[in-house]
Amino acid sequence: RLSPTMNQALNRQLTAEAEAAQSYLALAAWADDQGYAGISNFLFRHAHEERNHMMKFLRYILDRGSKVKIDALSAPGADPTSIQDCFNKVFEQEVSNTDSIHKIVQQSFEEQDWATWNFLQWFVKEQVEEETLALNLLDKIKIAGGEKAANEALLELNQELGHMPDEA
Ligand code: OFO
Repeated sequence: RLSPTMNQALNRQLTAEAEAAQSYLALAAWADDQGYAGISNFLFRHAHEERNHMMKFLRYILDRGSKVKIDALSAPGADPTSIQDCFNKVFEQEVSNTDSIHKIVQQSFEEQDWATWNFLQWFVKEQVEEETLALNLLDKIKIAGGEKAANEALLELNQELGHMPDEA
């Protein structure tokens, strides 16, 4: 069984993953409204990924014989002001999520809860991938000219993201 503090930490992370999904949904809806169907598609798929992460935490807590509490979610932040701002928000969100995952890893280490430590390693790896992806997208936008990116370059990115393969 999980310790009560670990149960609480994992449940909080379950909620954080659900909030991440909501926030990707908001960004996806914004991008679609701006006419970037490909970028929007990418963000919708990512919202789905975050929901899968939420389910992984939920499943794990139940599998360890502990209780799950489905909490209220806080609303996503304000709409981005540009595509660059949109990907900045994505990056910041991922960095903050990485931080909370690392805190639970640290906690599992201190509690010598090796099953949880092992479970969390998938997320440690996943966060590296997500941060790298967000950074690469930001680089592409910067190379394309940042806030004043030539429409052509953004349209190209829009196309590319519309076709990117799904992940876990
Ligand atoms: Fe759940 O991986 Fe992003 O935040």
